[in-house]
Amino acid sequence: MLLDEIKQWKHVFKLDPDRSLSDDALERICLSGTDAIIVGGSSGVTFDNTVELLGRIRRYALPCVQEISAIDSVVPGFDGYLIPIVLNTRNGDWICGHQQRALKEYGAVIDWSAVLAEGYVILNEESTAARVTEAEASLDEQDLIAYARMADKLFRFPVFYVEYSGIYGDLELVSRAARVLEESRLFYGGGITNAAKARKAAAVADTIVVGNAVYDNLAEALDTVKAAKEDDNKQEGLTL
Ligand code: 1GP
Repeated sequence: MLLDEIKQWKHVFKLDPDRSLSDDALERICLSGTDAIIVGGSSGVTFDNTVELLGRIRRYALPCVQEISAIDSVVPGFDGYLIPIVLNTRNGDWICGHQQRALKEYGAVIDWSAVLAEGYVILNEESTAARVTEAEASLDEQDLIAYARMADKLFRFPVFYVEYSGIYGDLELVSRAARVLEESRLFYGGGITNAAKARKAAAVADTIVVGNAVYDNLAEALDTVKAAKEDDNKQEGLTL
């Protein structure tokens, strides 16, 4: 079950099929100790570039899931599929329009144990994700808390994903929303570029997602793995 799997994730890398990565870089990412790889992106994702990246990641043993942003880029063979439902969009297509069209095509053959919905809130209005999904990104604390409750209590989404894609978010704000979650796992992504930022984000979120840093400064991106897992290591009595 993908749900059991994601409960173990403290740190994941998100790789964009539309961006290039050397074999050496990919090897270091896959052997870094991260819990999983998410494959996805907000633009330029195609069936072909997704298949190619999946094939390269499959040389390594870690779990690899696809975060689906376009129906024609869905590739069979991932360990699981994450389906974003953008809660703060102005365009209902990103809540259930694209998803309904996908189910018309594939609904009868989907292995539901490998599929999870993510209640997404996009908070960086400059990001491609916000532009593409027409997200209403300027939210205050009460707005975000209401979305957290909507994900957790109303829709009972397994994942509440706070997405700052490209910038490091207001972790104080995120932590206030985190406090109201009881069942949904909190994923945080955005601007985690080094160990210090990873440590802070990991103190607030169940799972931190590191994307851009992989392409901008791989060495520092790799340091985020250990930083995110420091608490786990402490509990197990390990010294870092
Ligand atoms: C993007 O949440 C991820 O979907 C990670 O964000 O690329 O800013 O690390 P960054």
